[in-house]
Formats: sequence, structure tokens, C-alpha cells
Amino acid sequence: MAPLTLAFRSTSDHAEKWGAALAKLVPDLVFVPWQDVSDPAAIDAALCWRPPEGWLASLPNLRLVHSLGAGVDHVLADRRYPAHVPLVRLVDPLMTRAMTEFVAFQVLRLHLKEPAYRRQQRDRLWQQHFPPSAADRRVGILGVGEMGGAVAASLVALGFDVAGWSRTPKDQPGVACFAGDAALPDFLARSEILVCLLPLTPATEGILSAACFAQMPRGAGIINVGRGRHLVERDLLAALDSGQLSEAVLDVFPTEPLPEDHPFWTHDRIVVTPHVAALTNPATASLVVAENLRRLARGEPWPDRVDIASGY
Ligand code: NDP
Ligand code: OXD
Repeated sequence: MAPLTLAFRSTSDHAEKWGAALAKLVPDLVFVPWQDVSDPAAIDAALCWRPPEGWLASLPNLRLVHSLGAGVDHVLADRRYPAHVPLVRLVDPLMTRAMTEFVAFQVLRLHLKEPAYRRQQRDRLWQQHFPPSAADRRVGILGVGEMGGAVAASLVALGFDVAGWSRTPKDQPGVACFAGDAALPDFLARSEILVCLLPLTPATEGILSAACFAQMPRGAGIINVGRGRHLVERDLLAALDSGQLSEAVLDVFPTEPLPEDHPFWTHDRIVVTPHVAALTNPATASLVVAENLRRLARGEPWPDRVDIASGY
């Protein structure tokens, strides 16, 4: 079998680390950082994060595009994406584990009123808030796929009253499952803490909007670890001003890094984290990518192939 040639393109992932990790796992792989691609026709596969428009289309013999992340919106944003080329996303159990830790931490912070105590400390205010038990705290997860499903299970294990919303019906132990647009109002009506773990698609863009917040219990909190464009930013600011929402934790933004003059940086009811909920780690993610490259070589299908028409 001829060795595979893989082109690597990302400004936020380390080509050297990826090249070294994959060399150990796929010994005959030819790994080419994008700047060094001299013969575009020799490239069999591309491993990328946010490839610039038209770059993938410029590789005429491409047989696989592999995302460097779980999400693929950064690839499908390319209007010249060669639609005949299979797109595979990264599903790494370690990333899923990291996401469950991040979301559990943020849910517990909101549940236990930690942001309020930080504001009180700033104001030297001694005031106790009596939280409901976890069993009486209703958490809603938008998106119960690889990550949302694991997050839901971890919150159930912590004793929370958990619901999930997905496109197709689910049956997950301990989780109240809602599916489809018609079920969204009932799901939102019970979500005191709402976690967004949806992929960004035309159907989900702007879902965290005034209409969504208005259907949630007054004083609810949101945690957005999906994508920045799920959130209508001005609607969030208005909902925090009016008290309809009490707190927001935001890990993802339409423009990253978040611009220095953005009002979220200094808002005392918004926690900003720099897109770190589940970072891609070459040490473990390379095992997943290597297996998907072997599947390409063997002509086998990929379990995490993206349905390009639905965008995830
Ligand atoms: P999956 O594809 O496994 O899960 C997506 C879930 O969203 C599924 O349950 C799916 O429903 C649901 N969904 C999609 N479209 C709709 C819709 N229109 N209406 C209702 N439900 C919908 O993705 P992952 O769990 O692996 O990842 C989710 C997202 O998390 C990524 O796309 C990415 O944006 C984000 N992410 C963020 C990270 C961070 O560090 N902040 C790290 C990694 C991922 P169904 O099951 O019925 O198909
Ligand atoms: C991802 C991300 O999609 O890090 O993996 O956001």
C-alpha cells in the first residue's frame, strides 16, 4: 500500500507535536505542514482547524478531511468545501472527560451561588444564600451527543435534576429527554441552568436569544460551551440587565480572541474563559486521528463521519 500524505493546517495547534505523535503511530505517513505543500496533487488527507476558504478545494486528490476539533463549523464555513470529500470530526474520550469536568465545575458554581459570593466579597458583604439541594436544581443540556450525553450523565451522578434536548429522541437513564423544535419550550421552561453543547449549524445559530431566555425560569443561568454564534450577545446583555438571567459563563465567542474592548470582559455577571472547556490534546487525539487514517488506507468507513447536509 502506498504511504499516505497528510497536510496539516492550523494556527492554534502545534504542527511539530502532531507530526511527532503521528509519526510514532503511522510510521510510513508523510506529514506536511501546509506551508511546505509543494505538490497539492500528492495530498491524500488534510488535518485542519479553520482552513482558509478554498485551501481544501486546491488539493485535487484529497480523500479525507479530518477536523482538529469535535466541531466542524470551522471547516464547513468554507463555501468552497469539496462536498465529495468525507469530513471526519474528532471524538476523543479525553476531551469528552475534560468537557464533563468543565461543565460540572461551572454548574456547581452557579448552583452554589459562587459568583454572588465573589461580588459580595468585593463589597465586604456578609450574606448567606440557602441553595436548593441538587435534586431540586433543574439543569438543561442543549445537545445530548458525545459531549452533552456525558455531561448529562456526570450531572445526574452529582444528583442534579437533568434534562436534555436533541434533534432525534433519546433514552438516557436519569435524564428527562426532549427532542425536536416542538419540545423546546417545555425543555426551556424547566431549565434553571442551561448548558449549550450544540454544534453550530444553520438550525442552531442564534438559539440563545431573547425568545429562549424569556421561556426560562426568571433568574436562570446559562453556560455556553458550544459556539459563540449560538448566542445573540445583545439579548444576553438585556436579559442580565432585566434580571431574567442572573449569570452567564461563556467559553466561546464569534471572534476569538475576544476583542479587548468587548463589554463581556468587565461585566460582573459574565464569566469569560478563553475557549478551554475541552482542548484538543495531540497526545490522545493523535490516537484517534491515526485510527481514522488507517481506516482511509484500508477503505473502511469512519464512525465519526459528518453528515455535511446537516452540518454536524
Ligand atoms: P455531537 O454531534 O456528538 O452532538 C450534537 C448534539 O446536538 C446531538 O445530540 C444532536 O442531536 C444535537 N443537535 C444538533 N442539531 C440540533 C438541532 N437542530 N436541534 C436539536 N438538537 C440538535 O457533538 P459533540 O457533543 O461532540 O460536540 C458538540 C459541540 O460542542 C461541538 O460541535 C462544538 O461546537 C462544541 N465543543 C466545544 C468545545 C469547547 O472547548 N468549548 C470543545 C469541543 C466541542 P441528535 O443526537 O439528535 O443528532
Ligand atoms: C472543538 C473545540 O470543536 O475545541 O473541539 O471547540
